[in-house]
Amino acid sequence: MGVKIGGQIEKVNGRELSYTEFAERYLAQNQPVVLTGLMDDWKASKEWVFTHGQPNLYFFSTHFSKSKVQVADCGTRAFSDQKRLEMSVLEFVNHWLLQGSGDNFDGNGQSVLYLKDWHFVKEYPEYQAYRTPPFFTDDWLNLYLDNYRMHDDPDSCQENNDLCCSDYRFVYMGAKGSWTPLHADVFRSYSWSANVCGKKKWLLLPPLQCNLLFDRNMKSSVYNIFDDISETKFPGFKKAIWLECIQEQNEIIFVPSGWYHQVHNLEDTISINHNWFNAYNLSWVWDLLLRDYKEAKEYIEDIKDICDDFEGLCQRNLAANSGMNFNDFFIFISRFSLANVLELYYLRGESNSESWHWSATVQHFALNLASIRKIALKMKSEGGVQGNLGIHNLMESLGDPTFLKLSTDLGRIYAVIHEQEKWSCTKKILMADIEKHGSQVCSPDDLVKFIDYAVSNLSGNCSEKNTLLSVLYDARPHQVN
Ligand SMILES: O=C(O)CCC(=O)C(=O)O
Repeated sequence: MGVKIGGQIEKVNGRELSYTEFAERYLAQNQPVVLTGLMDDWKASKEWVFTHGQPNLYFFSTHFSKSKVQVADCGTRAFSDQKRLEMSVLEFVNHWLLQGSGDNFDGNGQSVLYLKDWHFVKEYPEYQAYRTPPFFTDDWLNLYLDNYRMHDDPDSCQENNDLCCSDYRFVYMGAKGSWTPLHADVFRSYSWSANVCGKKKWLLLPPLQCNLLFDRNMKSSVYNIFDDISETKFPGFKKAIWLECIQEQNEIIFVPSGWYHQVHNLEDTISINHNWFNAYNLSWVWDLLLRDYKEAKEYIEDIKDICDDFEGLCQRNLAANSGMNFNDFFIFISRFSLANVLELYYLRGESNSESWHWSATVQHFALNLASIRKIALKMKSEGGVQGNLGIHNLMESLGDPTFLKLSTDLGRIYAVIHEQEKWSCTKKILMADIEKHGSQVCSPDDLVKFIDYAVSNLSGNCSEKNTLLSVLYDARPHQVN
């Protein structure tokens, strides 16, 4: 059975696009795009590929042979994903060279293997295979995981199931015929995926149509859209109208939040792939976490009366299944709030000028705070989080090298995106302000109060047309489905 294709994904020359244009057209609108012209100087594009475009597998077996990687067996389903195996890169390459290419199965009836989710940057930080294009660098997820763990409970963070730790920067490698089943991305993050060599076919479905992919109980979704899908089981599926994309070598696809997609390698392919989120799609992350929480709660509802700490159990299960719980998410947004506030204090410096808040960087920090503030209010109203979650001590953070690194890295990213000069670095004014306000942030309510307090202090010497305040209170950051 075929699927209905409604159109192709737009391709744009990335060298002719500004960051602001990208943010307005694609991040804020949650629309996919393919960007060209951004990979020419990547080491991966030179060292991982032969001149005729085939992957240089010998390079991998000589340089990275011992790495242990996750490999999907594309012919075998395991629940909603493909069966996974663990092997060394050398074993994977040898299998690839022996197997040749095919459609799920090679000529000998062996399943095609697909190396996925290889944390290459984490494993080889010195190698510098590529440079993330500035369009994708406003990445709170990987920035955070470079400095902190998302969740710290040893019970739900097993070494081999490291949902919450590590990073979301991956290398994928697979022969022609390897593929990825239908899914939406972890945390409902954005992703970008760059073809170092080869060709992929993408089928994407906008979030507003995603209910069509589910069974009557909205529990399970279609696994392979090219299977003969039962109309009785998935009554909406035939109505779905897909966007298609044939992604060539040296092209990067941007996959927005909540878009279901299925991917097929039409040739032997190596790709680099990140998941990330920031102010534009943070609400997607919260919405999914809330949905997962409700599901986790419903699942154990019948033991509620015999459970000493039912809420604690729900949150533990949430972290185990989703990679974070409410407390983790709250500490995450609270740390980012402080980092954004600190960067704003740095930017203002000791200046009494009224114009400092007009810069693109200041606007960006203000937009971040507006988005976090909105989510904190949602946590309270939708998630029922009235009381304390975790304790975030602001003063302690300001003295903590890990936090200061997070904050400096954030500032550096926006300096590159907006080509901003360096600013004066002193945190003493912020520390004095926090002394007056109180240092502990323990609930979404506290967080909103802290953001309001900091922004009002920062705005003290601004005129009525205060862009900081208007970004914080007027803008409706970007919930486009
Ligand atoms: O390239 C692939 O096979 C899958 C990539 C993917 O699904 C993703 O980036 O979310």
